[in-house]
Amino acid sequence: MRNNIFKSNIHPSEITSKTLFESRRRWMQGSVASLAALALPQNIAHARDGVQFPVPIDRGKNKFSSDEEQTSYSDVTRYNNFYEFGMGKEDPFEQAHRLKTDGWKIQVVGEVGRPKTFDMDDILKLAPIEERIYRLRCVEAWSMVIPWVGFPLSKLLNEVQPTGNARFVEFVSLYDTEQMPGQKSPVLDWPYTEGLRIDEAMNPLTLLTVGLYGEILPNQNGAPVRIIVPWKYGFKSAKSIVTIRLTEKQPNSSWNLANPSEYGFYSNVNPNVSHPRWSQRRERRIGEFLKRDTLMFNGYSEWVADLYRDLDLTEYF
Ligand SMILES: Nc1nc2c(c(=O)[nH]1)N[C@H]1C(S)=C(S)[C@@H](COP(=O)(O)O)O[C@H]1N2
Ligand SMILES: [Mo]
Repeated sequence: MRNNIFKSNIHPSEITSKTLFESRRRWMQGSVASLAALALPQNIAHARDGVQFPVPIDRGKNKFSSDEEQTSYSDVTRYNNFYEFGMGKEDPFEQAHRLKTDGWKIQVVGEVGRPKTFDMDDILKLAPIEERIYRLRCVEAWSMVIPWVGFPLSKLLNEVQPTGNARFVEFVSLYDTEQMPGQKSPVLDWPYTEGLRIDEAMNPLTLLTVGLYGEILPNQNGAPVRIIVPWKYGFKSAKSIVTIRLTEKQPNSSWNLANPSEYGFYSNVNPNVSHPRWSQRRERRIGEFLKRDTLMFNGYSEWVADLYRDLDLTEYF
């Protein structure tokens, strides 16, 4: 049942939505936790072209993974930010079935020795696919814990051989106003773009992500391939990317262009630097009632604090 949803191109809500999502929710939330484990597919199926490329997922212990309680599948896939499909939290769940992911390609260009266009099959073959349970902290002061499926972005970047001038990496999401009705509204400068410093992009925490909860990535979460940068606010994690460009100059990012005083280039999760309109000290974990303290670098200091040794994080927020 679970896989069939993604094999067909039918939007989950068009099937028996309520029952399906309620039963899924019960599986995930644990009363039948062991049954759920049995029901989880062992392979992630890339079924977007009507062909299936099963890929084994390494569910081994991962030092980067959080052991906190995971946010329910239903919340992870119904409460989203994906402005290409509207600004409401449930808009992506309702609208993202419009996205056609067949034959998807990512071109990797710019300051590289070997520019290359990867199709999904090339990408899935680049490195062992791992499950990583990461906290995602939105700038709006809510957070989730999500079992992502992917591999370190560094594996792809090494493949194209960055030149000595490659200091930054830019990510560009799909631009197609027919598939993405939200792009008809000028809330952001489309296409959605984001950027990282090259050392941030090469950090082993930065994930090229193709799935979640052991399944192929749902459209509303950025299918078929997105970036996840767990120590930064969620908006740095660009969805449905088609271009990765290595550059010498710091690239633009859509949110930074839209409002530079609210969204900086770095956007590291930092409880000590407030957003101009609200504090970043605390956050609401989706599914929980009481707020919790926000952790420096979203709890990933051990692996990333060194990247910012020489930076004043109040100025470079
Ligand atoms: N292309 C694109 N990527 C995007 C966004 C977006 O609107 N468009 N929203 C960002 C924001 S603000 C957040 S919090 C995360 C949300 O990821 P999720 O919906 O998978 O939880 O995606 C980020 N990536
Ligand atoms: Mo966000």
